[in-house]
Amino acid sequence: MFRTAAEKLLEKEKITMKMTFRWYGEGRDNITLKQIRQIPGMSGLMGVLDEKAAGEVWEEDEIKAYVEHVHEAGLECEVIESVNVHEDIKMGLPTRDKYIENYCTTIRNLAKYGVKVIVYNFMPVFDWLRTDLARVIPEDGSNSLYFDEKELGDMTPVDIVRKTIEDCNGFSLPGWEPERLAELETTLKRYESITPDDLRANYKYFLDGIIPTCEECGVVMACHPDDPAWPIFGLPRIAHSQEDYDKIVALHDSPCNTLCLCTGSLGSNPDNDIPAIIRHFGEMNRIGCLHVRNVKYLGYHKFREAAHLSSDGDLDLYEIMKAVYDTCPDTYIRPDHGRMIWDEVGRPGYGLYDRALGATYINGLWEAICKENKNK
Ligand code: DNO
Repeated sequence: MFRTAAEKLLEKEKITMKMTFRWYGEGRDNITLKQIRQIPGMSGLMGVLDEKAAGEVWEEDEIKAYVEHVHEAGLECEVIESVNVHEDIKMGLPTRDKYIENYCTTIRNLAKYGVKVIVYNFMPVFDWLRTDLARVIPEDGSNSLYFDEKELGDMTPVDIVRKTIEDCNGFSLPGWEPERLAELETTLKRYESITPDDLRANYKYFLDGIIPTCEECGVVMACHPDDPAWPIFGLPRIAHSQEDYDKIVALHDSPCNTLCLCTGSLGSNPDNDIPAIIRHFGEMNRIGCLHVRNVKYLGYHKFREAAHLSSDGDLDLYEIMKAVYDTCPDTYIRPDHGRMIWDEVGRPGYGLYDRALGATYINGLWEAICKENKNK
């Protein structure tokens, strides 16, 4: 299953990326599998067992029920997201071994049901962070996730957690699971003495503990970047640039130690050249999957999430897809967050309409790039 970038290029005629969609499960998502299946070109999900707390084993029967249900709807389930890493692992506490063992059990259980890629992150405390979950876009009256560091200036971490949970329309949000955030104050205190190098050492310990299991069962781990792509609240963050990821892939050298290239997370920092980063890690065979979306820069450490179309934001989606085609054409992609449009009410960032438009646009770029290359 592991091929070099050169081998992939040779096979390019035959292989193609798979378009997927994030779905939270029956009763937890207002979007149905039938709706997802009807989006043109949708191959499957980047699924999640949303109810699982970090550190808990994802049991076989739970995975079986989820995956079979997805299959019945005519969709694949080869990518699973947010198998969250317990804070004790990130903080390097003695209890980490137990949680690493649980993680290995989850990897084995997921592999049994056909899962090939697991998306996770190694961000302390927060997963992604925004200061507004529904900022109106003045040009068209839609709204989207928004960040302005100045607005954060007056807020404590506890304030932002409270606000985020209040603003999410009653839906759970990835990375904002209440049980993870319950001990926020204590955890934040502990992180005061953890440097980025300490965090990297703890990360290496984690990878050394799980990657052999991944190799055994053919599962690829894909690390999601820090979002936004810079340190916040003084917490150590070690995954927001090409340089950071060079260090991460070197922590445990294996085709199973890859990144989830999230264009919008890395792209929140204009210093990150996204097509170049894709080419760099694609050539190395270290991209497990991609989240593709656009961002609009509004100032220093200030941005909003834009429609996927290149001209709506500051990322060049055509160059991004060309880099994917050239270096990792057999990957999985999902249209990442969308705006809320057409009066849809749903989980911020995870509505149906704008993500479906995003998928269609990305598929259009892909078709054009494939045809353009065949004619060369
Ligand atoms: C945000 C998502 C992330 C991602 C996790 C993976 O919207 O892309 O929450 O799923 O970082 O652990």
